Amino acid sequence: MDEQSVARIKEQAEKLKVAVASISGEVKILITAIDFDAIASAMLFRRILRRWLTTEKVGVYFAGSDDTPQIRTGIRTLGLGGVLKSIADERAEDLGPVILVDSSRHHDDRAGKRFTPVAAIDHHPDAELPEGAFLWYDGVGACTTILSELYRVLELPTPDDTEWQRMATLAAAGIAIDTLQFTRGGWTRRDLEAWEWFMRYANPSWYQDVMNFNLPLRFSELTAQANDIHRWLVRDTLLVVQVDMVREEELDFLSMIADQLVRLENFGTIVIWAPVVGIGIAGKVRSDKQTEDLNGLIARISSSGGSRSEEGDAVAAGGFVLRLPSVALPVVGAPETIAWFSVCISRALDLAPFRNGK
Ligand SMILES: [Mn+2]
Repeated sequence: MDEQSVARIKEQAEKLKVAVASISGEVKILITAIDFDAIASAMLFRRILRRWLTTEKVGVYFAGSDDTPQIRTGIRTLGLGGVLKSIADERAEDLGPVILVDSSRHHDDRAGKRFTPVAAIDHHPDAELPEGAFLWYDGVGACTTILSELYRVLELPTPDDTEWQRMATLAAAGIAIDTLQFTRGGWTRRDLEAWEWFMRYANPSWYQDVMNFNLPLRFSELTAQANDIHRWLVRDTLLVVQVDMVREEELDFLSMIADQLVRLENFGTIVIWAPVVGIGIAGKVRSDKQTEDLNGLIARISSSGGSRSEEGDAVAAGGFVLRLPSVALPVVGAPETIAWFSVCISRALDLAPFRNGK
């Protein structure tokens, strides 16, 4: 890091310190999209607050859903279970002042909540903060890169212990995933430097576990290239994908595929759906646009589903399940069911009728 960068970071750090000092009681770090860059940024920031400002009470909170297998693998492998707290059941106003990392918008459409940030550290350019809040924006490929530079400028310790090894593994994964392994537009040399620095301390086997999670072959093939997807439709930055029949226990894979696809360049929103044996239709929606109203989108898709069973449909953040009456349940390869839902989903998304992508 050159002298100029160090001076700039020190200056930002001073402003951050003022914002932190304005919070009484627990300092709440909030992430609004639970991915590895966000978690790593929050965990790194928590470490910084404890060691730099000796802040005792620091909590890491998340909005949204942590139901993807990759996140679960990370939480298990890296021992984050007791640390991350969901705000799903809390009212936003009860949360009080927060510090956002990896996002800088005080309204989260997905959580349907408005927060009160006193500061935000972010690499997304679409900040929307209350007046007086401190914004630390830096247009690098991952928010973790910004926090890692602060960590290094403050000369905080890199102990030879499990906790730091976990931290470094999580951070390296966060940078690699956000930059799609340094291929996605927007990554910088600084991201690569930060990644290399963390990899010196990371545990290679944990890193592998987190980066390569168990996809059955047919799903890995599916995600290899958007062109290989069985049926797909693209409009602007929206990609709608239909996967062949899946079993209920395979539903998690839809999340994983959606997570990978949304990181491909050119796609902002992914809707992926599949007929599920014995249930009906299930889908996952992912978006990398902070402004996309996912709950609204999911509601539109779900309500266009026509015949639904008595239990109705379960709408969860980022996913939907349409339970069909047994008479309409899709059977393996039933083309009429697939065609029917293709029309429904196309209407909901205001698309031309769904066609076979190939
Ligand atoms: Mn990020």
